[in-house]
Amino acid sequence: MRKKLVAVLMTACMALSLAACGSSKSTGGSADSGDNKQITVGFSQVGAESDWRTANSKSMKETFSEANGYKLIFDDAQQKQENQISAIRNFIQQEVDYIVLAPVTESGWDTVLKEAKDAKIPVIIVDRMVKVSDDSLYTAWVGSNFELEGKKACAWLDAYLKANKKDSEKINIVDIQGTIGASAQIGRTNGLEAAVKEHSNWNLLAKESGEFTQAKGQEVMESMIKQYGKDIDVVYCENDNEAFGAIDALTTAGYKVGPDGDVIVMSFDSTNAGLTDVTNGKIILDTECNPLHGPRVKEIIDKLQANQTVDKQQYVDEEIFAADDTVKSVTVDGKEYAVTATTKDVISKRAY
Ligand code: GZL
Repeated sequence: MRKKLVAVLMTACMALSLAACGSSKSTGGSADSGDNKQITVGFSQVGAESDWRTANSKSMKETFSEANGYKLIFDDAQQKQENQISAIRNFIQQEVDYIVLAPVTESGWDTVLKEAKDAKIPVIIVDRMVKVSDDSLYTAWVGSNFELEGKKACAWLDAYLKANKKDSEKINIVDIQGTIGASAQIGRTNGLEAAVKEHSNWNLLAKESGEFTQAKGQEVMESMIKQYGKDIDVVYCENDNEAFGAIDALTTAGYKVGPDGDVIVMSFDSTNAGLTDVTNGKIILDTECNPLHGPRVKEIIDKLQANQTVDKQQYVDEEIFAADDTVKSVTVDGKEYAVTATTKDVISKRAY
């Protein structure tokens, strides 16, 4: 009897200890503790309009990978705001952990960002900025200072003309703008227009949107050539892809493009392809706009996950790349910025 009682008790203890093991698993051992919970990020991307955008998307996809503990829902809006708005609503439906928005233009976001706020989903704005009535509609923004980019480019043009003893000649400029209403377009156009006001011999002949694409940049350049012919001295392209299109149009029309030619082309983004054109002088100045925002957005999300405060706005430091070292640095708003004379070696050291 005694032996039987001991056997029953031992069986009961074993059963209890097994149950306890099972319950420790079910009460959330490391697997369910939440530490390893995959974070779902809904990213509404502008489109695939430029080399810059391609590099930006690559940076986001490489950062928010499954291997890094994320599920990235990537939506390409094909440069249409209505597509971005429906993507954000989709992310809300899917109850993502974070919404990241690269807004095609600055206005028109209040309603959908209010829906995200009501759903208690933090929104991070990346690259271009949004103009909203209540800045609590987004948690943080990281991107470039586009007006500073424009000012740096024009400060270089001023120094370049002085170095070439052309600072008292009449300088006719055309501006192939980016997507109208995009922060990058607004800032770069403002930078140019402010500089034109400061230089009585600079004349802004025309400005028209090239929509940040090579095809539209070429089309706009062709129409400006028809209208102004050889009067054009400087083509101010608000991104590299527009510059590629403008250079094709100018070359086809018989212009010599470059420092010793009929016209000089300035650009923004400093993509590998853009900097390659800087080494051969086709683009005389390329002002950097850095697209590698993946790690910057991740840093914001990591801080939010750890309940740390994040900066509302974070600007990215950026360089200036020229075809030669005629101008070694420029000063804008009291701050000096070095100019990098661009070589193949410089390009080989860059990440995009
Ligand atoms: C700038 C970015 C712009 C790039 C273009 O941050 O928004 O959009 O300058 C891109 O190349 O299309």
